[in-house]
Amino acid sequence: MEQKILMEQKIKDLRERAGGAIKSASTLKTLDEVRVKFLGKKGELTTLLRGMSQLSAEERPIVGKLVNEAREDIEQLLTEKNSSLKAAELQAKLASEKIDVTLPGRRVHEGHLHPLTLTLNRVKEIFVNMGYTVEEGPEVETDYYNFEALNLPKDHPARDMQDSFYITEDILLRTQTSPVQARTMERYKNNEPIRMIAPGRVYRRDDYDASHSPMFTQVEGLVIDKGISFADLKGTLEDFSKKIFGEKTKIRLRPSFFPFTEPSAEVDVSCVMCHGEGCKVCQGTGWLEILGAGMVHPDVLKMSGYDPSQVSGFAFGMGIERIAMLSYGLDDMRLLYDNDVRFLKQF
Ligand code: 2NL
Repeated sequence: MEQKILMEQKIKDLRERAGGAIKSASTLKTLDEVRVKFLGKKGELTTLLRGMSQLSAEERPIVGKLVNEAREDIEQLLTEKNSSLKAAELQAKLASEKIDVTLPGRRVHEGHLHPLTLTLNRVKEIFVNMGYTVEEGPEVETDYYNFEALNLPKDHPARDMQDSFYITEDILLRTQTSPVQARTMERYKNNEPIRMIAPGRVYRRDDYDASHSPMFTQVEGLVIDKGISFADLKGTLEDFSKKIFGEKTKIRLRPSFFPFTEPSAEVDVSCVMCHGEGCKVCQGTGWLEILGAGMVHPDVLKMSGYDPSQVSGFAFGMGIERIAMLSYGLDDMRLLYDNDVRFLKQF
């Protein structure tokens, strides 16, 4: 009898402690620890059941019933707590992953053409509108097309290893786009008229500073036909200059020398900043040099299969970086290569 009362006390006590522990469990992990502590194989309830052996046969089912009720109660509490913890966990997850659909969207930044490309496209457009074709050729060239075919003899300083990027003794990165003209003349032949420009990258050993780069973009032009004169050259370049820098632009030709043209000239345009008054950009002269040009040397025509007694031609060459810098008022060529978005997004 004593034993029965003691057991009933213990069951009551176990139920209360289990109930308290379940109530205060704040995570699913601690709740499971509570379940193991009270209902597990080595748990408190199992230990209690062992004590039943000391009870009389009449007492045993009564106490047994109490034990089962305690187990069912605790299981019920565990289940309830389990679902309330799970619901709280879900609630917390939902709250932390909440998306505010009313926030303004993130703008996708759209790219645009590079200022150098814009300038090159404009130059191409102007010449294409005058009936020129756009020709291309390799950037890795042979010594023959880059120099020989353009009347630059073997001892010419431009061919110096110091000034060009050589792949082998006979192959180099082109220093100008003129080899494209030579290749085009070979393709046309029979004194067929040519009106072409050759845009592209060229390479020269040079320092990299505000006004020099070992790689730059050139556009060269070539016109060959019966009776092409220096007046055609001047008129063409004047027309081009007005179209690229504005109708008020004037041009000025100064005598010069190139191995592939004779006579040759350097071409200036009236300053795009001060229109000839004299300023920092034109160093007070009112003029800016933008082009080299001349009448194609008879030997150059001959070498590529044209007859200088039948046809004549003019040619010119310009650096597109310089045209872009003057068009946009840039004082440092490196801006065109740095790819600094703060600079690029202004165009
Ligand atoms: C410059 C000067 C020039 C040429 C390029 C040329 C090409 C052939 C025949 C004759 Cl196939 N001439 N090109 C002529 C004069 C000047 O470029 O200062 N370029 C940046």
